[in-house]
Amino acid sequence: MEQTLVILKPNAVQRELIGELISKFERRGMKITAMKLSRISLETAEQHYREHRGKQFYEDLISFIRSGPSVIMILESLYAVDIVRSMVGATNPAEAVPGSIRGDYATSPGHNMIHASDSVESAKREIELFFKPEELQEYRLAVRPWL
Ligand code: IDP
Ligand code: MG
Repeated sequence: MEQTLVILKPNAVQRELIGELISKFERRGMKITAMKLSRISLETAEQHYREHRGKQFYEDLISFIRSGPSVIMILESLYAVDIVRSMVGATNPAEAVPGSIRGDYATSPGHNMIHASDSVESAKREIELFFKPEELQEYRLAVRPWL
């Protein structure tokens, strides 16, 4: 089973869409392995977005992701990384297809609502950045055999 890291960014929380967005992942058959509401620290934000350091949008990205609490979670399923990325949609909402989260809820790249790990390696790194091992829950979803 694969794990991926998802962040409902501060505008998703402010727009009161936490429940609606989590529902999409539950309906798809993803298991929530860990979840918290947290204002991301400067150090963690810089680590998380380190590949973007120096880009013209970097400062805005760091300040936006710290502008309020985010919901941070680990989702688990077969092919979790690819499934969640396709549910999230293209980085630029103008290119995100309707039906995807960014395609349904966002208009600007800077306020594109949600983060999802882009590979199994990134997921591992991001999970370790945001969660201590004891914050992950091991349990079985009763519906699992039917997914
Ligand atoms: P991703 O979130 O789809 O993986 P990345 O390229 O990793 O996209 O960029 C990280 C975040 O930086 C994006 O989600 C978006 O919020 C922001 N970003 C990326 N490109 C731009 C841009 O051209 N203008 C403004 N913000 C951007
Ligand atoms: Mg990315």
